[in-house]
Amino acid sequence: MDSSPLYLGFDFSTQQLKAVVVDGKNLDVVHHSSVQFDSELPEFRTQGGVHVHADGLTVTSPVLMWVKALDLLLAKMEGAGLDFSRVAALSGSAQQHGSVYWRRGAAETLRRLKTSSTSPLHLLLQDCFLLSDSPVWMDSSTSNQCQQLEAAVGGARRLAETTGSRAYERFTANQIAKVLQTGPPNFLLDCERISLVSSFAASIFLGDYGAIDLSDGSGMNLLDLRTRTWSQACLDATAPQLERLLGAPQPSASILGPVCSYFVHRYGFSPRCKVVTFTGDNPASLAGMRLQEGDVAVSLGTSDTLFLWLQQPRPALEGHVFCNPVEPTAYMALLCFKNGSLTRERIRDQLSPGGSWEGFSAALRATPPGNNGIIGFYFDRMEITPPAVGVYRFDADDGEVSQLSAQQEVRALVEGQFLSRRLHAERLGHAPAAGSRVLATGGASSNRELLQVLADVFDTSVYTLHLSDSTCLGSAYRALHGLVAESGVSFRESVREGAEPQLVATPHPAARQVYGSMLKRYARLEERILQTAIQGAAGTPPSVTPLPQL
Ligand code: 5FX
Repeated sequence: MDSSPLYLGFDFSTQQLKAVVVDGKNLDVVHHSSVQFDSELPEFRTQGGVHVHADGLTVTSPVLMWVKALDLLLAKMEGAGLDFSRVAALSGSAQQHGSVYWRRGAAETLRRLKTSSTSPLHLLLQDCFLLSDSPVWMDSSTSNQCQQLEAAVGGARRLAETTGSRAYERFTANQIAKVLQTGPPNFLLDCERISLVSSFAASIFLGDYGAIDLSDGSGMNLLDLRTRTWSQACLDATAPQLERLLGAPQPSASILGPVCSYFVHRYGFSPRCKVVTFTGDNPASLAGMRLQEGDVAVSLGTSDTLFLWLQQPRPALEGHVFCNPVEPTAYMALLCFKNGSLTRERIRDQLSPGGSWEGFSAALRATPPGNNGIIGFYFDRMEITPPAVGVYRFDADDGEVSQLSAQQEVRALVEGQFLSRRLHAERLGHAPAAGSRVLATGGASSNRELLQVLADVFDTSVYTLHLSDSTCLGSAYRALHGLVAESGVSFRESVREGAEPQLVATPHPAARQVYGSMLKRYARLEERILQTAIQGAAGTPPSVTPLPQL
């Protein structure tokens, strides 16, 4: 019988609850399970795990759906024969920014989980929540609260410098302010605790309120990134008594305590199994990819997402800086680009009817790095980074042109996208050093020619990492690290057995000069586009090439 310790990682994501178990001996994944909210818990009537309200802006999820999903998931895992007694530690992650409001007296109910009970969790906890539906990250109904917060702390830049992000509608401070302004009367009197979705989930395993971890706590517009404590100015601007309602944030590798008796009696967990702080899905994914200092992870999906490992925070008006989830003195940054794969597919299809990726690759092979000075911006939909829309093409003299050959257009798109990723990463403090890596993940990361351009533009070797679920895996890794972190073992050391990324592209020596100067031009042209858009909004029509039909 195998008796090596197991490490369990959960992910409470928007559409499903997932779990992964890794074997401590070699970090192999030995089990994974999931529960889909819409189809397996239809009584909650969610679509994609959420309720979109009549205003089209408010988006919430039922708290008891998450609790019931946990009952169901653990039963599935038990049914599959998982030996919970071997789990030495568990941790988890959740969608970021969402908030859970515990009713006065809920702590006592939670503590009852420390005595044996066999009732389902959702029945035991059914009266614990002041709001039956929690605001989640897809909510964008708090523009007024964002303006109020920025005004109260001295502007968007000041807020970003303190908390790592300017005010965002989905960030928890603005959600809490809205609940206070529009929620139940006596809210402050009746609310005992406010959790993030991550710390709410940890609380159930603990049978007590679990602390918010510093990394997920950075997505609230409330945490001072440098002191790693709540910012008094942000607390005061959001709600009275907020410090009491949030509790003190904890480092991401903290052990919160042992798993409570409920799980020991009902599922056979060991009473020695430790609960390590739960974090946000993006920080957990950074852990799952085992990112290191100087690395940047580029996820090439419907939208492109960048994770950066930063030693020093350099927050800006775009993107987000969080405390690093695996290195207590470092930071991470998150950048989202809405125009990713859909735009690449549109330009691919322009090459030939029904277009193929082979044709796309051939176009990259047939055109030189730097595209003879052509630079393109392809914001088919309103971009997040930077906030601009439209398609703009420039020749080597920075003159706007309306058309390119199909092959030039492929290169202009790919180079433009990667120059943008590099420019905005550097603005947040990304500074590659010897040994730095670009880790490419997501659908488009199987295209070698595309990855060669990525290596050339970033002047950094590109590796691919095909993990089926870096978030859940990151949670299991963090559980393992939590057990040894106090004795000074680094995260990297504790998970050195994990899957190694594969080297797929090294930068061409001549590319450094080409893209070094092109990056400066790209920044200037981007600024010009943004200025034109501002003037356009003020009444002067911008000279924008009409958008192609999607
Ligand atoms: C990050 O800021 C986000 O809002 C999303 O990536 C959520 O965490 C998705 F769950």
